[in-house]
Amino acid sequence: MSTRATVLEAWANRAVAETVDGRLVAFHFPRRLERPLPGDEILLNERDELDELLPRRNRFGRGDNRGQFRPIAANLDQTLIVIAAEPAPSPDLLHRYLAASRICGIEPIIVLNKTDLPTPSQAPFDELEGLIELGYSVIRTCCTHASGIDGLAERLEGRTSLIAGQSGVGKTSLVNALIPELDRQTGALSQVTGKGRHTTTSARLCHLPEDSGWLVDTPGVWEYGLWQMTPRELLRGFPEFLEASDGCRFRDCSHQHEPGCGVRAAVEAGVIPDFRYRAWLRLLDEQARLSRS
Ligand SMILES: Nc1nc2c(ncn2[C@@H]2O[C@H](COP(=O)(O)OP(=O)(O)OP(=O)(O)O)[C@@H](O)[C@H]2O)c(=O)[nH]1
Ligand SMILES: [Mg+2]
Ligand SMILES: [Zn+2]
Repeated sequence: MSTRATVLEAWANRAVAETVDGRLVAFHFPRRLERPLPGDEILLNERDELDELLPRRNRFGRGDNRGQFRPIAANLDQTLIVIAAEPAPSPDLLHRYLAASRICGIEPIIVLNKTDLPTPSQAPFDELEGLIELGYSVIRTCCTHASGIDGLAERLEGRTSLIAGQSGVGKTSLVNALIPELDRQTGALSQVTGKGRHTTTSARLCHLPEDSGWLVDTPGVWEYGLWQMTPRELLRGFPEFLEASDGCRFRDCSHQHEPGCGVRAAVEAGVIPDFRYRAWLRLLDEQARLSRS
């Protein structure tokens, strides 16, 4: 007889999962099985050992310093990409997160936190209106005055969401605002892991209030990087380009120099904002550097 469980946290060769009846179980995982991720559905045997990793819908991850894909969590419905005036992101950080999310097949939602601080008149803040026009959602929150939290909570209901963003933008503050009894969950988890006080050092799946969904808090990185991929894969991160590329004269158009390019025509017509096209060019360049390193 096996028990179904959801992985909450995994590190090195250990993980903690919550069984369908609410029991927390710590287990080592054998090398023959792939490393489980927060959000993974698993089967445990009678001795509470990992028996099987059930198929995943998707994974979200980042590129490591060698450009390899490093998975962070699995089975997500959406990512919350948190940005804030402090620490201000580099111009491409948001575009990388949005692209990564789309490439992983997960809907991104932009969260502008710390709205109590003045918004700098620079990228990506001055690009948010253009992104909204392209269909991206932007939710404005402030943890200091607890504003915008209810609106965010509504978007999380019944879903599994991952909260990502630069270190210090307020991810954990948002998780705390969304989950009043987070301390209790964290305490219970620390008892099982024996890791003691818990800071955000690894991704962790938490229950939203009244079982209305799951939320993954992740440790912030300073500069989020993409992994090595083909130009074709990268293009999936810019879905607004795909439709326009139907109009390209050449099937293998690179959307850079060719005559009759549908993507560049859409940029010139203002259908695709110029800042998106330039961001895509920079990420393409970045890819060329990754493949050389
Ligand atoms: N002014 C202001 N400060 C905030 C707000 N939300 C969070 N902070 C502060 O920002 C700092 C960082 O918050 P955290 O929640 O720890 O940030 P984090 O994204 O979890 O950081 P890492 O775990 O390092 O990735 C703390 O000092 C918070 O008090 C906000 O809405 N406004
Ligand atoms: Mg944190
Ligand atoms: Zn083209």
